[in-house]
Amino acid sequence: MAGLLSITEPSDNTQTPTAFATASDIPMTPTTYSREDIAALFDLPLMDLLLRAQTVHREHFAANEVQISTLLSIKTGNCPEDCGYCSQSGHHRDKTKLQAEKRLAVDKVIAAAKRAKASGSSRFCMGAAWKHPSEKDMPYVVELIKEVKGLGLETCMTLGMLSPNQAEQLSEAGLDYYNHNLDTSRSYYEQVVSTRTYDERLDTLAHVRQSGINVCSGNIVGMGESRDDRIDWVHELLKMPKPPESIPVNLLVPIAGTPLGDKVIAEGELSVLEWIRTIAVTRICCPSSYVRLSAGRESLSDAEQALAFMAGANSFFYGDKLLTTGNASQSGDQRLMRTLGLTPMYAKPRAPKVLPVVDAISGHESQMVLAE
Ligand code: SAM
Ligand code: DTB
Ligand code: SF4
Repeated sequence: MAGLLSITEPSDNTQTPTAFATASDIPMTPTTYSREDIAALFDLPLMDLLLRAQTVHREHFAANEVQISTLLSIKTGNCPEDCGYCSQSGHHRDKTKLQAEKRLAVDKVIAAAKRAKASGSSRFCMGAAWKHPSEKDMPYVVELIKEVKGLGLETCMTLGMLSPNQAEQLSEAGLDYYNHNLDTSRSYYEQVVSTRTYDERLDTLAHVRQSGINVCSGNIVGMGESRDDRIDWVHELLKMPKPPESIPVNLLVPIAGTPLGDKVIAEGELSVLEWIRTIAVTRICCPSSYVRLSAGRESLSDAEQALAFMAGANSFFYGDKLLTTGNASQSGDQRLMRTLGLTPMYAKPRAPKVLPVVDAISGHESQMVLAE
């Protein structure tokens, strides 16, 4: 037997019959999944896969509860990286014509966070088109974390690569999640980005993990990668010391003028059902993680999104805009949640590692380091 799950046929992008008559033939709680197991899960009949994913989901999370985040771009465009899907890369700017913007003022970010909270989000995610934050950016992002946490929101940032020291500074300020995606398999990665290596991404994730910040790391489905690449990406998550607490499964938003957007526009998009399969396999293999519907929802029907929640997704981005592209509309999402009977989760921000303390008698200011 190849692993905890036995299969009789190799995995490819077709509906290969497997040894399992139903999903219930597969052990429900293996300690881990081998690459062969992951491939076997992808090969299950769709209804068996969905049933299993929803069953696993309900063993680890309250049914019908979803975590809601709002995204804001705090520094847009002209990024030195060459990610082949991204509107913000300076390498594609002549073709995408994206208008670059400087860092957003702190008061504007706070105003957006207040609006996000008022509309029902529990987490505010701030993204910057940087290779990595510079030392002069650090006080700015630390201030944003403190201000947004002060509103009672969870905070998430995605700022590119981080050194161990930068991750520690963000952790001390109380950052709840850091998003840094592997995006795809190690072998397809070279078709996607050339200016940042796969190992550099894993290093940043290790620094985030080490600092005590929750790890958010996901992928993009539909960039021309094969099912084997999607299997390898899930396998990469399981090779980490601990899977990410949050896993965004983005569906490529094909942006004209980006190399991968143009390729998909010319060659055709992947079936949405394959994205749903990826969500379901991710849910089964990482049962305690939040699996997030990220980019790509704008183009989906209510029924397709309902299947994604059935597949075990329990988190999504709310608000009419993602970073530079449109999102499913806020009014449409409110209606969808009512129709599906989904309820929002409350925020549970983590305490900052370091708290300012003022002695009531002397007025002396010091810092208190909190235990994890
Ligand atoms: N610059 C930072 C970085 O790359 O780490 C943060 C921002 S970046 C836009 C965050 C993630 O958004 C990317 O890693 C990618 O997975 C996703 N993303 C960007 N453009 C996308 C697109 N057109 N379609 C789907 N996902 C996309
Ligand atoms: C993630 O995995 N998806 C979000 C978030 N992390 C930062 C970003 C999606 C970006 C979609 C394209 C855009 O709006 O520019
Ligand atoms: Fe820059 Fe992030 Fe876009 Fe890559 S994905 S080009 S790092 S903003």
